[in-house]
Amino acid sequence: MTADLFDGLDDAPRRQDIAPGAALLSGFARANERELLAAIDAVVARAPFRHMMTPGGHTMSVAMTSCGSVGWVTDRRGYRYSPNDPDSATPWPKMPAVLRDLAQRAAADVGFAGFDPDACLINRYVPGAKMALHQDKDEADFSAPIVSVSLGLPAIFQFGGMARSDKPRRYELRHGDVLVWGGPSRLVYHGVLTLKDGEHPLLGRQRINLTFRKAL
Ligand code: MD3
Ligand code: FE
Repeated sequence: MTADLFDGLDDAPRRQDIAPGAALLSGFARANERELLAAIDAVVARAPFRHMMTPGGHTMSVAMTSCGSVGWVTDRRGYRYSPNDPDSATPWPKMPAVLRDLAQRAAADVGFAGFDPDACLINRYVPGAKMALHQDKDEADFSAPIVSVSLGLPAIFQFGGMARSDKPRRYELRHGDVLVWGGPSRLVYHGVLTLKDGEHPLLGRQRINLTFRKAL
């Protein structure tokens, strides 16, 4: 790691365009981090994190839950959006307004005014967890962007191309960073490298990622 000009100036939010339709809003979610974390805690109290199984029979290292009118689930039957929490057969918790508002502000900043997410997936990484390169293509309407919010420990995000074999670029995602992916970038392959150990002042030894989607 080399020192850079921004060392010590990490608190200033800034925007980096990383591909057509894709932008990184560094620190965008920091201003109301405590409110966001309280809203996530309330969701998790009703719909706990669980390690889902892929259709191939592998248990995911990332633990997941959802809020909104639908949530993403995977099991031996396959992947899908479901209105119910499969563990409790009850509806997913409502999407807290503070979360929805953050996603809408970020999307509007990048040119996606009117983004109206119906699902918020909540991923929890502990050290050692990772997410392999994949495309997000279970949503009905690819004209809507995906907005992602990173909280807690930093992670290395991989941003590839339209083919799995395209060599990915790497970006570090830190606490409070928000990514917006739309337009030509909506279907690119992406993933998260194995989370390194560390201790975050608010979240301890974990990283939480929110992804807001228009699923139906
Ligand atoms: C680029 N989550 O939940 S978020 C996922 O950090 C997922 O937990 C990662 O990939 C995480 O599906 C990455 C950033 C992200 C999300 C969706 C994208 C980037 C994307 C969709 C298309 C292109
Ligand atoms: Fe994804």
